[in-house]
Amino acid sequence: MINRRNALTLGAVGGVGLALPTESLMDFAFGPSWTVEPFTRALPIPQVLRPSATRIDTDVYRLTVGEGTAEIVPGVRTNVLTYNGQFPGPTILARQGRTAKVVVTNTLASATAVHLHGGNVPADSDGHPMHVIEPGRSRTYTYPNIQRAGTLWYHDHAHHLEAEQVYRGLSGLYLIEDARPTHRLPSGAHDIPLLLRDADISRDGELQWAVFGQANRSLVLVNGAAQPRLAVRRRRYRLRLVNGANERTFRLKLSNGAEFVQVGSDGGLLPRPVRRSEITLWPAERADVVVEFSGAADGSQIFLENIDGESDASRRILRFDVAGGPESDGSSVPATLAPAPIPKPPTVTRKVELSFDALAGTFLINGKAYDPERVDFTVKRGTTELWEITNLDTQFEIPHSLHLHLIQFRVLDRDGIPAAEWEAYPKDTVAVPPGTTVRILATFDSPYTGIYPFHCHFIDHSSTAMMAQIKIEP
Ligand SMILES: [Cu+2]
Repeated sequence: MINRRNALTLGAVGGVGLALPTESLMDFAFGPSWTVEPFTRALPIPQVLRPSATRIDTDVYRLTVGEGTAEIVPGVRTNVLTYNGQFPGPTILARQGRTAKVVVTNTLASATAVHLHGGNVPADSDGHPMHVIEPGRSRTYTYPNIQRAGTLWYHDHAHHLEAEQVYRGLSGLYLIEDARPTHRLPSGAHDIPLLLRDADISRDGELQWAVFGQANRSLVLVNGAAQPRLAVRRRRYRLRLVNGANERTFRLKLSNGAEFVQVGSDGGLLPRPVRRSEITLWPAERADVVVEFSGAADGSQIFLENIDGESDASRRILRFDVAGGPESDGSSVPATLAPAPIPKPPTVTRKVELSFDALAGTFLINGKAYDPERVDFTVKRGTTELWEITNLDTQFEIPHSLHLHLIQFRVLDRDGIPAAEWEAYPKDTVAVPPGTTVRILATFDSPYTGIYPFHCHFIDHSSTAMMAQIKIEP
């Protein structure tokens, strides 16, 4: 097992093989991934990005996309892609009603585009796969923040590059705060983002990339670190769970059997809190939860467990160390949170079929590979549409999901079974397991028109071809 001290020794002697203990040599020969000394490292919290300028109604932020290194495994520097040198990128803390202008400069040798996932933004700020920032160039994205407060994230969306570039590090959180909070959910230091993802790291500390390489991405990272720990007091915390993995689905529970009180979904607060003992998050999905540690004993350790993890490094993904006695806690979880809009009857019904062409090795939507020149559906702004989304991949049991840019939709049912309260609204990404049909109700209530993509959010699928686009007309 490699720990920090071993790794430092390696650096001192300058040779990789010399100071490796025997079991690591075995792993070096037979296993592709690191064995991490678990829970030796404090959970990193991504820095909140300070505006470079603040005007009456606008904050200006600067992001530089570039190469960098990150300490994913304790004591080891791994080459990654970064925003502002950080892995994951810094958190942008936006406020409802204030515009955020984000000036992005690309210092990579490849193109990039930034998509604000979950954002109600103009088409030219959506990070469309063809609206890329070429190497050496900059682009300004305008995010008006005219939507409910919630947990969004930004990530690379450059055509054919996004799967690898997101995997190598190009993602970060974008939190929208209420202009006037109507609740007293835990906040500040008690509001903790947990950006989850996985990675395959070689013995020499390098990220290993292969499209559809999910099977080898055996190390789960929380905010960019493998198996970190977080010291908590005996009180309530809000945890913002974000699945930033390319392909991995997380099934989460707390090791002490405590419940999560889910207060938010993809696009913000739920109508009312829902108690859940287990939470499943598909790629790009989010769940805001409140966890109560006041009943835990001082000195106890509680694990955030990923039930489906295939190894310790992907199963026990974060440890909460309870210490410091009970803390007076002014937070509360109200009985009602944010009402969902009243659903409107749809005027258009569409079918969306997700499939895999085994001969071509390509993922398709309605039998077609993505063509950025093609408009798949023309939508009239303001209308409500019913989409029936079917995953046809029963032969290989390939999971897919569907993400719509621009709006939050309502999940009606899955194979006729009504969506659970926590999955109904507000959603921008929905799980579509093999052989199932999911029906969603989408009201195109954004003020913006133009071309927006929709796609599977298994990014390795979408970056190959599993993407299509709508044109919203006035
Ligand atoms: Cu897919």
